[in-house]
Amino acid sequence: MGASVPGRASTNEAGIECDVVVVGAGFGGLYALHRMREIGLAVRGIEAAPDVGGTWYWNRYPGARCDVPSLFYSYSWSPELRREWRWTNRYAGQEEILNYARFAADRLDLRRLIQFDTRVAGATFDEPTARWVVETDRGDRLRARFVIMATGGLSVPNTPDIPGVADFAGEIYHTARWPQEPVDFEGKRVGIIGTGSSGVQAIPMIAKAARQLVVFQRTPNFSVPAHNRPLTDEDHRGFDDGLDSYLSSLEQSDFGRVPPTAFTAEVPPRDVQWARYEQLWREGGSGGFLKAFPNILVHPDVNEVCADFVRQKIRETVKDPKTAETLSPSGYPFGVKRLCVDTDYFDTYNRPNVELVNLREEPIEKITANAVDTAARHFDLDALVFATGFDAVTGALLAVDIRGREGATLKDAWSEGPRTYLGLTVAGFPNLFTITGPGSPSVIGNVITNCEYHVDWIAECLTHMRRHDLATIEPDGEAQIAWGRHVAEVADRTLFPKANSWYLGVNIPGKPRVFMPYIGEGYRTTCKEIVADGYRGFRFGGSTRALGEAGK
Ligand code: NA7
Repeated sequence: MGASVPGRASTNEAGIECDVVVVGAGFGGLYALHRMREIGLAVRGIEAAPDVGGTWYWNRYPGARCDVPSLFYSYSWSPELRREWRWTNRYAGQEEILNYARFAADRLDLRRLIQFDTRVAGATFDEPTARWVVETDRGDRLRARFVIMATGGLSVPNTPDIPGVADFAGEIYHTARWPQEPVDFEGKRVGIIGTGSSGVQAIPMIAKAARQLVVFQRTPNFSVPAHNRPLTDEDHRGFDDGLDSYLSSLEQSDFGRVPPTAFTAEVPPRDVQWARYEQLWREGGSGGFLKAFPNILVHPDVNEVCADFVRQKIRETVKDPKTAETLSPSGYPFGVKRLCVDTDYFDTYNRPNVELVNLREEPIEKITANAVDTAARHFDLDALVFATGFDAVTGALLAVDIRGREGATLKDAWSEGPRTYLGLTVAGFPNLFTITGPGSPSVIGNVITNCEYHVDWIAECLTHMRRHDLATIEPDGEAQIAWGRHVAEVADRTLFPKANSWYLGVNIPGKPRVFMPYIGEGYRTTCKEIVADGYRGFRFGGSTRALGEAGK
């Protein structure tokens, strides 16, 4: 292992030879390319888009913005990148985040390691040589010791199969595949399906541009105001001053959603809670709400007060009582579907050109050439926007035909739901790593720092393997089962499974209902302990010498 020129792959008749293939050039993939090259490995990146950025390349719909504050939604590992990049807003918009990814790729000189406009179609583990054979949609064939899937948790769009959708003759968009060129809605009648984070961000912007906007809502969502604003020098100084403690809090795994105190904390009096929520509503952002009280995502009584509070705010904001009622989430807990963070979302329904359609009362029956027909009404439309989300967490992993030992497919291995050890590795699939995979914190908290942690873990692991001349690593079946059980038990002690969310995969027909993210505290500590304990639960195989690789 280890080519003579770090980071460079070599090509021969059999295809491209390298140590590591990294699939995806979002924040996880870019950092993986950098780290693998840094530890002296020959690495090659494959990216479907023509540019870096991952989900931030594709999700360029109006209003697209990150709901994690920009100062934190950045690489934490590099003081240089931190010094040289200055975020302009409390919450960064899509364009600024994409520019940050481009800046990082250029500053770290990563582009020459990446093959763009190329999709990985399959990856097959060849047992005799202990190598992955990676094939692309352009006919490339790469042979690599390791494959790092950095394909992202929110990258495969979900377009529901509504009868007649193919007949729609007007403009049709998906928020997660928005065109490069600006879309002009002026003077048009626009329909939008979906009121998750993407819909909640896009609706106020489209409403301002369009002649008429019809919002087709199936489930009302909890949303809190962003109160986005330009960052001041003081904000930047404050962040720098607190940086050390922020970085050490990451080390202590401060990104689980449910703290250990959650199960023993008292139920605070209603007025104490209400006052706290008022303050948080004024401050804006989701982080404060989700941590307002240790048991807010665990104890139904605490949670219900917060749900009442948000419903009260909706009633105060939306003038028409029936619309306010339709927008008010009920029947599932607050914060356990991804909490939306908005700018003027509820207020948008006071505009005369915006109409809310409650699909619970009048489901969509069909789409025609120029309209959406519900069970009760007919809506003529010039444009239709799908804000219908993603086949989250597992979608992009299963979109690649991955075959491990004895030709077993990942699709079969996960037919009853994803199974991983630490959300990073899969039994029977040696030397395959899943950045922010199911069973890790993945999409909970700050995805950039979650990605960084996985990449650092892999870099340490591959260094260990090189030092000890080990050819393969894979988890033990038993360790994987125990981890899966632990992930489920942690989730089951909370209110998370009580909502039909994409965290559970229920937004995709036929997808097994399994809670995918790990929401316990101490994930990093656990991973470190496993390493310190001689990679407990993992099996290492063979020697690279036996595979004829000595001296390569
Ligand atoms: P989400 O959060 O999955 O939201 C998708 C929305 O689309 C949601 O309101 C769904 O209603 C709705 N939907 C999905 N299928 C249908 C059909 N068939 N008919 C009507 N409505 C439908 O995706 P987003 O893109 O908004 O956000 C994903 C994440 O990206 C977000 O959480 C952030 O982390 C960033 P439902 O709730 O299923 O009834």
